[in-house]
Amino acid sequence: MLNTATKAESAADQQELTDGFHLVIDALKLNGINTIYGVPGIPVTDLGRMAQAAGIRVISFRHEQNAGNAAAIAGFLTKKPGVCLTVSAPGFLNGLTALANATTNCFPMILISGSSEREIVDLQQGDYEEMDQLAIAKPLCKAAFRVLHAADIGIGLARAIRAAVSGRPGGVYLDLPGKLFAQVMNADAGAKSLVKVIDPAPAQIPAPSAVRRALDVLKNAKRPLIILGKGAAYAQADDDIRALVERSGAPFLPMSMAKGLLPDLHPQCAGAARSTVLKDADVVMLVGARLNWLLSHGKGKTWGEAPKKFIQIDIEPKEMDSNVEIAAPVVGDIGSCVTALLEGMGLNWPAPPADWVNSVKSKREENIAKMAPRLMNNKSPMDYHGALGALRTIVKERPDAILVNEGANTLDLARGVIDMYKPRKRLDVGTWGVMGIGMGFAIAAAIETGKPVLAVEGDSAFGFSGMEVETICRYNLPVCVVIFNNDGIYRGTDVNPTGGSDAAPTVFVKGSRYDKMMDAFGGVGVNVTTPDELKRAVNAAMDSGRPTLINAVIDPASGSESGRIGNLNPQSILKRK
Ligand SMILES: Cc1ncc(C[n+]2csc(CCOP(=O)(O)OP(=O)(O)O)c2C)c(N)n1
Ligand SMILES: [Mg+2]
Repeated sequence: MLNTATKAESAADQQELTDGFHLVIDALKLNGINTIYGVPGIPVTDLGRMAQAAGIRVISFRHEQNAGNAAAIAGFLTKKPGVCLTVSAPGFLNGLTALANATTNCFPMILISGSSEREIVDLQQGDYEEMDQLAIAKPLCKAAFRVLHAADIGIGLARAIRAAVSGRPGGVYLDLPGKLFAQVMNADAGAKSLVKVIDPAPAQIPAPSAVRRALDVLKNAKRPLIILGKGAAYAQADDDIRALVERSGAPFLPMSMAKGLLPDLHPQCAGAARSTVLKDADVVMLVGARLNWLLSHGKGKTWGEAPKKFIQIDIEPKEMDSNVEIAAPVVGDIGSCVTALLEGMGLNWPAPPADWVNSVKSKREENIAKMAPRLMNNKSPMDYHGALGALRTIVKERPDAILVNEGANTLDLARGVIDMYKPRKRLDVGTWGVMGIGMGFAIAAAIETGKPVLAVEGDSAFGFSGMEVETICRYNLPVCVVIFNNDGIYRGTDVNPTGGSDAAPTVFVKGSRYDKMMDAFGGVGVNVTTPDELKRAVNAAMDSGRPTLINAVIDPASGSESGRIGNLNPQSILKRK
């Protein structure tokens, strides 16, 4: 059944043959995977060409990490695994950061990498791009598979799809050695070997007793709080989640990528009263949110003195008690859990005590009022608040646009200032706080949704994926990149303490003009120095849909160390002046 490439050539005109290339493509198509993000090269160049010829959209990047990030966020947005295709060793490694990041963030993706000849790799005889990729990928993703026989391609891809999207989603590695692509087999047998994955992410229904326990805890709360995580956004159970929050009457706090699940201007939103609700709540219901560092592990100063009970809704049983005791674990997929909770609540669920709801509301209004004048300043050079005030208005007027956001101050302040109105419209650095997701996320968001994308990027953050502006221009995507250019990382004001000519480690070339990068590729580049100019330039970009890069000049002194998480920096008590 399995032949070598040489035999394949002599048999090529006997129409009844298929080969590894075609089987991979047919298997992807059979499972509704219509887009591949990747970088070509040996041994996957022809696979990309043939996939394009077969009607798959093949988006070629300048670096695999960006292609991987694109695949990962495509997975988050669609609940289908995003596919990233790379060459062996270095291309694979470049994609691996994105795969690990996808796994950490529970985004379903499949990294498909070509690999070198097994016989040579395993004897370490120095093959072209030699590396035992499967072994390296394994600890960094949810599952890893290798296919050696063309007849197993269908099963291999089916396993990868199922592993990526079932249960808690994550990254999967699929190793395809170069030889596999040229292997031929009978076309009928090949077609029969393909697997269409039925119900790839089966519903996981929570136990009725767990639902009752959770509702008991919630009902007895004096100061309930609901925290929505990106798992809730991923679930695409938007109407039921909204109904759950509204029926409970409890204040809710959206984690960064859950913003917009209910609008940030919803009367129950406690986003602007975060520290108050975390400290004072007595019952906290986590919906697709984990008690990791982003929630201070559910304990310590952030959570105050008041004793708390946690209800946690998550598909992963091991998540329960990961940091603190969970009084009411509800294990199942978010959609099924929320449906069951709604049924259990009935239509006469008692409202939480009015003094709690009102105190959260007044704290929130107080904080919003405090921030308002800062957002209206028209200083030049801009500070973060002035620039973000302009962007906030734009997002309000264009709630369908997708906001991609990374940086330190640029991230933390944008998260607080820019209100979101619809689910899955805010895509950012996620659980790791990783820099480099910007252009990959922006490209996939535009490709997968067809909606305009606004990428708000720190000048450092942008640098990690900046070359992909060529990709944005090449595919003529409706992406507007705004670079908050403060001459560096956190602030552009550090100096070299030795007086030497090297710049300080956090400082970049002063007065850089990132907008000129866009000119090089035929996009629109604009330099702006005031919030009014910024607003005009972004609106023009969003109206035209043309690839645009706006260099927004920010006062180098206006940021703070590490944005809002400066407390995580270790401190030297011996620090010399
Ligand atoms: C992959 C990776 N490398 C390094 C970092 C450390 N880091 C955190 S934020 C940041 C850049 C912050 O500068 P910028 O994007 O310009 O935002 P600003 O605070 O200046 O607005 C860096 C390098 C990281 N989070 N991820
Ligand atoms: Mg910066």
